[in-house]
Amino acid sequence: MTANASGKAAVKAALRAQRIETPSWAYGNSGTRFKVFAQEGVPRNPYEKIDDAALVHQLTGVAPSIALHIPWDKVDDYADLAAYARDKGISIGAINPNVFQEDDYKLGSVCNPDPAVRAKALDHLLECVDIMDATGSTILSLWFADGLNYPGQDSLRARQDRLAEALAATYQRLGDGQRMLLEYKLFEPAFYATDIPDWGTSYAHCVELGDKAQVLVDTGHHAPGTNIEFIVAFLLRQGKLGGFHFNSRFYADDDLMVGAADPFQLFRIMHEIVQAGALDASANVAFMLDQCHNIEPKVPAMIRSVMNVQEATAKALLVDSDALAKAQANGDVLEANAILMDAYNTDVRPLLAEVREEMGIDPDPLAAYRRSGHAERVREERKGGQAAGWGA
Ligand code: AOS
Ligand code: ZN
Ligand code: ZN
Ligand code: ZN
Repeated sequence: MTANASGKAAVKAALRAQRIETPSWAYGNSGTRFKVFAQEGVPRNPYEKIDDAALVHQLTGVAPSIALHIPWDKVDDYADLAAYARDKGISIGAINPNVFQEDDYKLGSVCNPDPAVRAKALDHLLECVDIMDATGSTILSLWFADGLNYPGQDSLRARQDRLAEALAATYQRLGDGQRMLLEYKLFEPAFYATDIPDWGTSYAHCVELGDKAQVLVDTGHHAPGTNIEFIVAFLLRQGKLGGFHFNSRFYADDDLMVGAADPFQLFRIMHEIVQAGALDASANVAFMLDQCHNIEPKVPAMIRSVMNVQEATAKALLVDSDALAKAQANGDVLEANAILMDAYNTDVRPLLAEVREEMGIDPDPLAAYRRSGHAERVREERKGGQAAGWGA
């Protein structure tokens, strides 16, 4: 899809081709540090998470891969897990190493002052590349909880050197067709300084590393009021936008359903994507969800999230790019803004229903889910579902 794609057929083709990855951890029980509310029918192992992700794909037609978190999704045979996913009609997406949940990581993982802890963290990152090889995954998705709670606790500069060293060693291990995406986050769990706090830090490390390293934008990881679409536009221009972790936030890293808190922001982000021609698979931007459904039922919440991304995308595709370019060139502020708002204010639900019918799926994925009997079935079948990883 390019900025100039016009006509309903082109818009529909772009919507049919869209790909949104769902995360394994969103199918498990999750919560806050105050309480994890266990739900009935939650997957008991990675295979059952794949079952749920496959159902989301079956009902939406645009969610053909699942991200894994290691060791939350640890299995004996990763090739077997990938084969199972293939049988279910999906594939293994990004591999997310976990270097934040063990006691050893109290003072950080790859930035830890203790070389032995750094070596352990690096080993895990490399193990995750092995898992990419075994599963056919092309993305190593890196997020580090590393940071400081108190000024003076450690050297900010030395920690950057340690980070660079671990990233370089991991980068060396990547094979052809594999890349690493480096996620940034303003704060949490560290409260004073985070070692990769913003896109600029991530970007600088990625530039130093090379073409296989790109920035991952998690929409919940910025200071309130940050213009995320600007970051997206800038990174796209540099060829350094590797992908997204989509979710919504009202305050911090809330991990609510994407498009729930601020559908207009999601539209503005997708507008930059569409204008840059980056919706097309050839642009290699990974559209991934990173959410935790703490109080809402998980599979329908995931379906709703996928639909929200589709709606924002459809609106972005409906922007009259030629008219917009003309208004911008003329310095017609009001007209340019009106063109954007016209697209945003369009009800695209009928269009998406048509697209789904043409794809041979139910025009109303949530109604189809309710009819499927899945919730009732897994409530009986699965007793004692797995926590996503927190408070387990
Ligand atoms: C953490 O805040 C990041 O968003 C990571 O992507 C994290 O690995 C993911 O949320 C699962 O814990
Ligand atoms: Zn994330
Ligand atoms: Zn996060
Ligand atoms: Zn988040």
